[in-house]
Amino acid sequence: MVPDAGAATADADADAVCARGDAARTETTERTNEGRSSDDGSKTASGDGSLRAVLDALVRARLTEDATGGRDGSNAPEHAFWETQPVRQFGEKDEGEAAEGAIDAGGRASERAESAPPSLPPGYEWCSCDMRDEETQKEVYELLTNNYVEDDDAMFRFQYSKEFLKWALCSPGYHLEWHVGVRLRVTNTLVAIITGVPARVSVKGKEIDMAEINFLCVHKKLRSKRIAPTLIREITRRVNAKDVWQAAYTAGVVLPKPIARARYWHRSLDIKKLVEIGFTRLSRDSSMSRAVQVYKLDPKPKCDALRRMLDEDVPQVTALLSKYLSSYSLAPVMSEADVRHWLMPRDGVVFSYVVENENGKITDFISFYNLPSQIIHERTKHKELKAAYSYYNVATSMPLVDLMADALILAKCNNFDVFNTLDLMENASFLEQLKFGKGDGNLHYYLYNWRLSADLEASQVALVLT
Ligand code: MYA
Repeated sequence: MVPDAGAATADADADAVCARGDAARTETTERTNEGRSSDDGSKTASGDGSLRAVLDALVRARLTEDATGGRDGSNAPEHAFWETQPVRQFGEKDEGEAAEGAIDAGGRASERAESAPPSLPPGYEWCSCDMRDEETQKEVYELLTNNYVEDDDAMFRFQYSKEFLKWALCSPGYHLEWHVGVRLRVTNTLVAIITGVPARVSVKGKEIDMAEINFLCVHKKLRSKRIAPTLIREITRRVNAKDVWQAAYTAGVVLPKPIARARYWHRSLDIKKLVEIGFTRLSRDSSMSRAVQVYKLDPKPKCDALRRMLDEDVPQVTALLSKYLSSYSLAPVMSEADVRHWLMPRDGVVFSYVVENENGKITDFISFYNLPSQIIHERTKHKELKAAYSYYNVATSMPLVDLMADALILAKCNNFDVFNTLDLMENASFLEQLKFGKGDGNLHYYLYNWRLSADLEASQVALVLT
């Protein structure tokens, strides 16, 4: 993760501070980091060394036979797996509006839905992860805590809490079978997962029932063995079995083929800590005291009518949000049940506020979620970066920039160190004025089995995946 030398911020002072990129959503460099093996879960995940060696050999043997091919020949395709999937390919000719829609409209996909799970290397087995079960919750949490997304410099790793995972995975209408795990049979240890939740998504005005895919994770000791494609094939089969044929997902890596590319921006709330942990650095001509002044916020929001969202607000928030989201090319379609689940405040997970006018009408809405990152380098006393991520925001009674200025204050009051946002929707309009610095990683948006005639601008995208 290299700081963005050109970090564009509002003024010369803010310019002096370069935000380190997306705290972790940029893809890992896949360092296996043998040095951390005793505390990264590898012992439990892989059994003792000799057992691991045998299993590794089996995995390798099995996967070189994989019909989708590895990369062992010089003519191997660049994306041996993705080139076999119903996704847009690089270099594909643009066929215009007429070709928009499903890429595989039935044929191969329905065969897959009825077939058996793809075979795993000997010694491994499929499971479903029941997030209502505390023991499973803990296993998923630990797998992600030790193995999930890191920044390119291996300084930070996402630290999803158990409550967050339960929220993200047990959404209205979720299917237990879409929380796919792989276990090592001898020890029953969870070593890989991929998850999906059902969602209705509007793509250029057409509403489609999809799966939102997230939390693809393979234990560090099992990387580069083509387990990820096997997980993706299995979740596809399980999703298809529910008669769902499209999916949306995001990733830091470039795969065939993004439909949109967004960028993270970061607003320092505790500049001193951010510098201490190496998330942000001051330029040579700036001082800490100056930077503290630059990022200082008022102690409380400007808008007096701003208050925490309540259950009784759900119908109005649903209406406000639905109207707002309907103008975007890619956006969730949310029922009241969805809004209640995704946007009602949850301690330590999601924060939502409304502005109610004197007639009882809800005119504005703010939300952000709590996704800390572990600090995995050892050059600081701090253990955790407390990051708020902008979720959905709607301003109708005031300019969006004023609403978001209050969102920053609310995040600061809730003890966050940094406020992150993607440049989706109208977000680009407030970034500079509110002293956000540009991150260094892109987040790519993908649709599975759906072709668009042209890529979308980030400003046309209103789908935020946790
Ligand atoms: S994004 C978050 C991804 N997770 C992480 O970054 C956590 C840390 N990293 C890891 O755990 C591993 O490195 C992962 C790859 C698991 C990422 N999305 O097994 P391999 C392709 C899709 O040897 P590993 C999120 O969760 C890669 O291009 N594909 O590699 C959204 C190559 O294929 P090809 C990816 O490093 C997930 C193949 O995998 C990704 O051991 C959306 C190599 O496999 C990635 N992020 O494991 C998933 N990274 O040769 C797609 C690498 O063709 C969902 N690869 O280039 C699709 C929709 C499915 C449902 C459809 C329903 C209709």
